[in-house]
Amino acid sequence: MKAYWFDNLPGDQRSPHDSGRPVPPTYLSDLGIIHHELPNNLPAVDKIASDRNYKNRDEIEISPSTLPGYEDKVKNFFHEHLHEDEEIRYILGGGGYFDVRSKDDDWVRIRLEEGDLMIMPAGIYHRFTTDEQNYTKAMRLFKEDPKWTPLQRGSETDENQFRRDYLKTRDG
Ligand code: KMT
Ligand code: NI
Repeated sequence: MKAYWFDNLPGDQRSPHDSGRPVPPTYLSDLGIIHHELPNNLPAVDKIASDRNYKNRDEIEISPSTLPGYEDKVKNFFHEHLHEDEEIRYILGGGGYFDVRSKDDDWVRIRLEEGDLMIMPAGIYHRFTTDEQNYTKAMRLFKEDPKWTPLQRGSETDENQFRRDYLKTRDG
């Protein structure tokens, strides 16, 4: 895992866009983000899932040969959105980038690779992209019935109760 400020330069979403300015782990935890390094450790993932009462999971292999409509889906994952539930992702292969909004609404880019497990709080604005290898295999875990539905950012999501609760927790 590696976190840094997104450079905001034009170019393919899948290139690193590394500004060279790192984001420290404490800043990520201030945003409510939890990260664990769990290479080849499904039992540890199972424990986190049962401790947090996660009942649902699936696996997704995001690549041109395994995901029909790959280019469109990758563009869609990159639309800024939130979820009304925590989003847990455990990377099983390849790598990818999650961009999350900072307190000042800038992008923090988080690079995840095999063995990384990340928990994003409900209500945080984020987006996802594969990297230049075009391959991410990930386990997606959700609490209840899957609430995968991404709610794209707009005036409605700004008023969303899960968004409001997140900001209350983040900003006190
Ligand atoms: C999301 O919510 O952005 C995703 O689930 C992306 C695919 S999982 C690596
Ligand atoms: Ni999401």
